[in-house]
Amino acid sequence: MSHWLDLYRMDDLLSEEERIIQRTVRDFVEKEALPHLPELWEKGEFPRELASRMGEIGLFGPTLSGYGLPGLGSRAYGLMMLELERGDSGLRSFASVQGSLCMYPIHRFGSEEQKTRWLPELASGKKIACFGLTEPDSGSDPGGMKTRATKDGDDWLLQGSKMWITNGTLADLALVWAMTEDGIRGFLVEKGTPGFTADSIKGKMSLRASDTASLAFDEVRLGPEALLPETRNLGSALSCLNQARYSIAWGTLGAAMACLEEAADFSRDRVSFGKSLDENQLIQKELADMLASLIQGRLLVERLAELKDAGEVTAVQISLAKRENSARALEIARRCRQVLGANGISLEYQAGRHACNLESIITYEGTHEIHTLILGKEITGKAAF
Ligand code: TGC
Ligand code: FAD
Repeated sequence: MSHWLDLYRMDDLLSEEERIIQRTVRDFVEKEALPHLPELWEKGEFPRELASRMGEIGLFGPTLSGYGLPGLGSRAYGLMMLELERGDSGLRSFASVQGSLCMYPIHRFGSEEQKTRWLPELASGKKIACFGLTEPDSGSDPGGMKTRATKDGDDWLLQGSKMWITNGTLADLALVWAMTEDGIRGFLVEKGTPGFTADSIKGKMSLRASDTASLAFDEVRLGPEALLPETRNLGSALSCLNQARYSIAWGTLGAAMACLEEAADFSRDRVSFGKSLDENQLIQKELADMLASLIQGRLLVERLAELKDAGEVTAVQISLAKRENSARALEIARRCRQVLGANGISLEYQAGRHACNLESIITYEGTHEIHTLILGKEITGKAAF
């Protein structure tokens, strides 16, 4: 990695354990994932084998404790996400969904039986899970969901559908949020349960190396053990999003770093008008602007990690970091793509792929606008959603 990418020497702050984690994930991405990513992206695939390898390295639910989980700190988790997204947002997304959106709620809201059954297998990547909150007609406003779970004796009957669900067709387990007579609650629905189907969404122009699906539930009968007993209302679902939004705030910096390093290398080697591109002031300004933005993003998440480990982080602080770092990464990726000229639209380079991916990242886990409104509400006390 180029030394100037860490101009503020953030790596000096890392513990020995964090350094090992950083190196391990970076090696995994560079040697085992990156060589295959352009092809996977083009084919629109996320291979299951990658999940098992990511589990072996400990990338799923690493901040959770008990059930064989390591209980690592928030910076270690952030570094994992950053290194994964240097490869591709699809890798980080897979880990965010498995760890933050599925293992976290099972750990926090599940019964002892649910935790013992699912957490070790999800941590190892032997089983894959997905998180179903968004519906065809309600994304930003999940409180408007139409999926219903109604009581039938001791059982539940689940009816409805979910849309844009990461890991949806790969998943052995779907964590599904549904309206009940007691408000919104979470349910664990296993693959193969009669009436439950998952279909891959084709034709994506973004996050292609990721499985995105629609889920349908047609009179799906679930036993009482399917309910996550401690889920209470929409707040339970939204609390999971805080975990995943935190991972995005770190991860997107990785995508931006990959693009910036590539653009700097390219502009050094590319000759135009008899001199290398990076001798031009316009190109140097691009590189300087992007580095300054990247470093600001890193300082933001370093503080966020401290607050999180102290148990003091707020949802609004996480919203700001998700909003800012997704937007800065997208801007950096687009500007790098432009520095590369026509090469920037080729899968032989990374910037175009990252830029396309990052269009999803500013949209999922709360769109840029929704996070703007969350900040607006914090400032004014008025909800303008
Ligand atoms: P509102 O009345 O404001 O809140 C309902 C209850 O929830 C509480 N709450 C939160 N709790 C924890 N964390 C948060 N971030 C919370 N935000 C709100 C709130 O205090 C309240 O609790 P209570 O006890 O008073 O009932 O709800 P609202 O319906 O007005 O909506 C607020 C809004 C718009 C901010 C919320 O709906 C929202 O965040 N919308 C965006 C939806 C979203 O982000 N969906 C993401 C789906 S998952 C995904 O995209 C995965 S992508 C894959 C990957 O991560 O890689
Ligand atoms: P809408 O809510 O319809 O919004 C459309 C536009 O209107 C946006 O620009 C939005 O910002 C704007 N808007 C909406 N309301 C307001 C308002 N009040 N004021 C101003 N502007 C507003 N969901 C899951 O549950 N699980 C997943 O695993 C998952 N994975 C995803 C993977 C990918 C690749 C993508 C693209 C999405 C994924 N999502 C997932 C869904 C994602 O969370 C939603 O797309 C997102 O919350 C936005 O919802 P929407 O697409 O319905 O847009």
